[in-house]
Amino acid sequence: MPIERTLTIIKPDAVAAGHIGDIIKILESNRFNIVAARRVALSKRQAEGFYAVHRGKPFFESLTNFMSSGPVLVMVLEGDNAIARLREIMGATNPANAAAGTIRKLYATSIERNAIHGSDAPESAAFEISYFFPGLDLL
Ligand code: IDP
Ligand code: MG
Repeated sequence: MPIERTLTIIKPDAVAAGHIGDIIKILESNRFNIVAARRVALSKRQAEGFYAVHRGKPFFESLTNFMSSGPVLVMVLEGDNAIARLREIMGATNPANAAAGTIRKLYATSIERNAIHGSDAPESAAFEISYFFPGLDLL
């Protein structure tokens, strides 16, 4: 399996609920290495830029309000097959559909307030890593 880098965000709901440590524990126990991390209070503009692919969708306004409602922890993770594996341990977007033991099953409270973001493909990982960590190697 290829070593990859992917971007994750511990979202405002999970930061506010005190779950940063719980989520990092799960990431580390799944053999992800944290290669960069920043705690950021996203502006509405920054949230809109990050989620530009969703502009025009019915949930865009509410999502970008939520993502700029409080601090987040943004991290670049590295590991074998990191992009797909992170998506697996995150669980489905809607926690009602998330598998047992996934981060969203454990910590999400709604389809919007779902605790964690993860890049969904190599192209989005490249865009998202550069968005928060310009100049960092993508691998
Ligand atoms: P993902 O985070 O699992 O990749 P996306 O479809 O990329 O899901 O959506 C981005 C984020 O937008 C989700 O994580 C969630 O916070 C929010 N979202 C997605 N679909 C809905 C919806 O139908 N209602 C409200 N919020 C949504
Ligand atoms: Mg997505």
